Amino acid sequence: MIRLFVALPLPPLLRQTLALAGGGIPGARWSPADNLHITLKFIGEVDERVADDIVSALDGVHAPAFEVALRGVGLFESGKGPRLLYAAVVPSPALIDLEKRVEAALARVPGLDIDDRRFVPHVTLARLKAPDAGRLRAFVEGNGGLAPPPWRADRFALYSSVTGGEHPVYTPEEWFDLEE
Ligand code: 2AM
Repeated sequence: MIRLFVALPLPPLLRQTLALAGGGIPGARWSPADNLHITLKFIGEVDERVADDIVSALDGVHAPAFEVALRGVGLFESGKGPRLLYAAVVPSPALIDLEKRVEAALARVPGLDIDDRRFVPHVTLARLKAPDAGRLRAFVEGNGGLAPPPWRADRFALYSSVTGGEHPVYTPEEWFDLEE
């Protein structure tokens, strides 16, 4: 079995910058730079043979390259308080369209049961467990104006995810080009 998701990579320099912003909030586990990405679709655990079908399906996704921009930070809350700190992604029509195309491609793969949660494009900066409320608020307020230079998304990837360590390890298994 292999745990998979489909995502857009972030440019290396931006990843370094975002990872360096971390620290100083007790109860926040920061994502290492290598882990920063924009999930298009979480797939979960699948059999290796299904993974081959997923690659074929994603090969059939044709969409244009487009500009991506991050804008500010936010929190995902659960009943027990904030659980995730993220950099928000500007939800451009091209990004929404790509997510829809990926979703439609995966829907045609037999044996896949993809969650159909509403797409809230984001970059997970930190996972939170009883975070220091004051420090967290200061970080969110202090980074409301986060607006790094936009970049051109010209490919996406099928990533594997190995969990269990301090941080998950994400590896691009296959790349899929967007059209220029
Ligand atoms: P998150 O960072 O917002 O938690 C790999 O696990 C990627 O898939 C993460 O970016 C994670 O988003 C996303 N993902 C979406 N749904 C998931 C789920 N049910 N379980 C684990 N990861 C999920």
